[in-house]
Amino acid sequence: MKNKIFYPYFLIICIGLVSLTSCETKKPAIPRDLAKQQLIPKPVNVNATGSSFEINGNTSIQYQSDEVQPIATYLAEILRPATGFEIPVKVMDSKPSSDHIFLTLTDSITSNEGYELITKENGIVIKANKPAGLFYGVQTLRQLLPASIEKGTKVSDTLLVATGIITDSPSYGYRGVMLDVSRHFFGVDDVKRVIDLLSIYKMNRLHLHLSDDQGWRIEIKSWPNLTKHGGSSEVGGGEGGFYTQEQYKDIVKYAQDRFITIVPEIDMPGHTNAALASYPELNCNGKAPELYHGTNVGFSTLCIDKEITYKFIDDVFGELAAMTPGEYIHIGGDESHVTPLKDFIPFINRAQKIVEKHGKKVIGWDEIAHAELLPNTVVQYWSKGENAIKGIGQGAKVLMSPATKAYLDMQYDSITPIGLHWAAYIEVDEAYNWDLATFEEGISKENIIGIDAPLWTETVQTMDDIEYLVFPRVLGLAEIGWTPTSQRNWNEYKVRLGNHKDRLEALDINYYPSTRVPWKSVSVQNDSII
Ligand code: NAG
Repeated sequence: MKNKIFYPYFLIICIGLVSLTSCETKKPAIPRDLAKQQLIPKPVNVNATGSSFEINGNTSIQYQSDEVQPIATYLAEILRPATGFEIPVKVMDSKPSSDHIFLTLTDSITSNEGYELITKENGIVIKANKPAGLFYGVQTLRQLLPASIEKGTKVSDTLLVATGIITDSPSYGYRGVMLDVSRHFFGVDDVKRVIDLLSIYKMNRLHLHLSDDQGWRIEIKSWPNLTKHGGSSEVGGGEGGFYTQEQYKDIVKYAQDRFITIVPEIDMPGHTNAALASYPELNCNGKAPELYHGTNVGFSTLCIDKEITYKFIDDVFGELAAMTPGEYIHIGGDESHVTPLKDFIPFINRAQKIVEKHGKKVIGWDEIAHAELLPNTVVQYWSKGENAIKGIGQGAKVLMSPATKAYLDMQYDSITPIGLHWAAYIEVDEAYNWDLATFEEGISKENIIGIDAPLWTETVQTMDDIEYLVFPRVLGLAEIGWTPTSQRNWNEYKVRLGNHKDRLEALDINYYPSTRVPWKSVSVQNDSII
């Protein structure tokens, strides 16, 4: 308060002395220094220099190549409502001047998703090798600003950024969440909100579980009844829904703009009741089962012996591959309890080849390791370490989703109103306190592509429900994928997470207020005015 009162006089004296430059180095207020910022995931290297840069009415965002322009605009759209300033976005001036934020691509940063964020009193530079790195630098800058910027309304006349250098890059390349849109359907706007929230924490994959016993959620033009009939149900008997191909492409693009790749899953040969109900010829007995609204698993299977089954999956993967720019298609493969192993193995062998024919690599749940894996196939460890290890034995990489740690549909404790607990109760500390590379003997860092945290939705009906189970656990899971293990520690993390309260609230997230987290309101701007 004291400083605020004296600040105008201080300025007048400076102007009087006609030595503005030297006065400029004495900023009136300094936000908490960089090292103490509440960044999640924690950056690899933070070097604070103890002063601040002020975003003001002159500040523009400048970029040097066209591919960076959308990232500059993304940042401007965060800063404009928070400051009320114009914050123009423009090509970099030939003579750099003060007060601006520069986004530049450079070979001096080598990691694909890494970045350097350099804040001095007279400006900010974010450098990266690829646009993705710049986007993550922007997300870090966003978290250096007060939480109230997330409200989309004016925060104050000055926005201060603590000075220093942050050098950062992720430990793992695959950092994702899976959303089950089959058990309960979620529309395009809900999926976009999930994408927006994940991008803040530098997650880069959204795996969409698009088909299951309870509903088929993606339009396939050559098999229209999949959505016409198979899309019209969900757990509990609701009306379900599906994405048209246009809507799916819109989701893919929206995600791409936030450096998130959509990984679509069509689960097979089990978890296929909705498909069988839509096309009885896919069933060995040729009869269409009723649509299913319950929550059992493992009772359905495509008919492995019929040639039409392979025509079906060829058409489905063909259409899906054509509208999916990402490198992976997920073929499910879990809990095919009514498919004997002697049938399951040739089916998975053939399904992999069909996916690769359409130019994509395969991911499948860990049971697929019983089959002969193609060299690029990824095994998603959810239940059995021995399956993942079997996959590694065949040269496959592993995506880590152990249900006891990474399943977002598990309840926090016995009184959590939604969620399941067949694998474990997973409190916020338990979701954080483990490591991908040491979780299972026989699976080490070089075998692992990253982490995927599944949210199955048998008990999840609304966006509020999604948020309650996903937040705050996903922040810890994001950090597991990003921050080196040697720099992670629950006792330190829980304070950072607790100080994240204002941001979660400003983002209007219905998070679970775990009693294991020291939640605290902090105002970055006012906390440490000198
Ligand atoms: C598993 C099933 C899934 C179900 C989930 C609930 C996998 C790979 N399969 O039984 O269909 O929704 O648990 O936690 O997780």
